This record gives sequence, structure tokens and C-alpha cells, in this order.
Amino acid sequence: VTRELGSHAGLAFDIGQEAPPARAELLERVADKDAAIVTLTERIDEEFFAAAGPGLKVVANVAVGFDNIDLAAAARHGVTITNTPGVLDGATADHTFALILALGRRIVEADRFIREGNQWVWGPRMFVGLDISAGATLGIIGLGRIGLAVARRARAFDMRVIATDATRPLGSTVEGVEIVSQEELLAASDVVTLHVPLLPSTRHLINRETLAAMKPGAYLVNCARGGIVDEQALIEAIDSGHLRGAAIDTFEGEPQVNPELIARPQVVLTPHTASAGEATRDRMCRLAVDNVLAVLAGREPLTPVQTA
Ligand code: 8YV
Repeated sequence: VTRELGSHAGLAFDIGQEAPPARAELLERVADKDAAIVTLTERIDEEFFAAAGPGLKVVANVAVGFDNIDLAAAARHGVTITNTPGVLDGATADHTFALILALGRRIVEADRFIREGNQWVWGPRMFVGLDISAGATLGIIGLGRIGLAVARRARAFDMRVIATDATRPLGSTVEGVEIVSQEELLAASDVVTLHVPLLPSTRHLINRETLAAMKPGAYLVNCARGGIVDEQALIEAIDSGHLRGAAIDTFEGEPQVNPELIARPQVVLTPHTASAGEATRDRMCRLAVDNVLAVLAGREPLTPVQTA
């Protein structure tokens, strides 16, 4: 299925469901091009830049994340890298909050229970879960654009919201969100949600030790990047009962999903669709095109990747 996006800046393009090209085909396609528009599925590395040749000026990633791109190799080849910040915050925060609600109120488990044809009569303890709006605490790891959009939703649900953020002073308050230490956040949160990029410093940020530091009975939500969570440690924390559940949109071995996660009813899974709002995806594509056109016209890109 492809859908005509119409013309933007004089170019016609589709958002399609074409399978991503195999590596060899990708390398062949990029040869002698001035620009490439890619997604997180494509690994943009030394081999890619070598295959493109010296004419490549810009690679526009249709994603806010850029862990698929070797920035040092791009710099060596003089290629500008752009991403799509700002246009997907609302959609990603909506999805994150949907997962928080689904976990807390056990929506997927309850839906499965009915579909399986279980006999039931109403009972006061049936599928009881987290009282989200009765003082539950949400811990946001990474209070950037998306983290802040999640915080606004949580505040509207009367949650207490705390966050960690390397760029904000400890003890400060941002839109009613208190900046705390990671230790405090893990110990106090009923739900911990991740909104940091995948960097060497955030790889397996959620591991055996940090999971053990979480409040017993808490939930984990990951709509950021799979590599931030040690999935094996997460499975063990769920099996021991220390965590009540988890909702995962991004996976360590993406697009493979660990069968151990699939086997656990307390885990809610979505296939990296947190930004999949229709208008959001259009905006992401348009921004990528605008970045390419700016660079090819000799102007500054609108949203070059910011590493600091
Ligand atoms: C995209 C994402 O769907 O923006 C990101 O970093 O992970 C998602 O919004 C995906 O990366 C497409 O490339």
C-alpha cells in the first residue's frame, strides 16, 4: 500500500510500505547520489559513505534518534546529517501514555481474557491495577522534548511526576516536574518511562542493578531505544515479581522480539510505532525533504543532528 503524499517543495513522494532494501541494494542505490533519505532501519556507516562516493552531501534520517548513523564517519566524508526533532513529540508522548494506561489498567490482559472465551462474573478484585490518577508517581528518565510532553499528559492525570535529566539542575522544577537523582527516581516511581537517546552512556542504563533499585511492583515503559534496557535482566525482574510489568515499543534485537518477552502476559508490546500518527509521519517526511533541499541549495539544514 502506498499513499500519495502529494508534492512538497516541488517534489512528489509517497510514504510507502516497501520493505527496506537489503544491504547490497541500499549500497547500490546510494552510489553517486547527492542526498539520501533514510530511516532507523538503515545502518549509515563507513561502508555506506564509501559506496555513495564523494558526491554525497546530506543524509536525512526520518527519525529524531540517530544511533543508526556513524557521525564520525559522516564528518570524515563531509556529509551533513539531519534528523526530525520536534515534529513527533506529541505522537510519541501519546503512545507512551497509552502504554502507561494499558499497563496500569491491564487493558491487554483483560482483552485477551475475554477473547480467550473465559467464563467470568464480576468480582471486586478482577483485573485490579494501578490507580494512576490517585497519586501514582511517574518517573521520566530524560526530560527533553518528548519527556516533557509525557510529563504534561501525566500531570493532567494528576500523577506526581519526577524526572532525571543531565542538562537540568537537581532539585529544580520544570512545569511541575521535580528533577531528582536517578536513585530517588527509581525508588519512588510506580512507572518509569525512558526518553533518552541511545548513547554509549545510556546503553543498558536499565540493568540488573537499576531494576533492583526500582520500587517493588513498579512498571517500566520503553519508547526510546531497545539498547537502553538489558532485556534479559528485565525478564528476570518480571519473573521474580519485583516488577509488575513492562511496555516495550523498541527492542534490543529489533526487528526481532525476544520470545521470552512475548511469552509474558504482563508485557505489552508494540512494533516501534510510538511516532506512528498519520500527520506526524507526514511531518517527519516533509522535514527530511526540507533538510535535503536546504543542503543541496547551499543553505543551512533546518535540523542538523545536535550532539550536545
Ligand atoms: C521512527 C523513532 O519511527 O524518531 C525516532 O527516533 O524511533 C521513530 O519515530 C523511526 O526511527 C523511523 O526511522
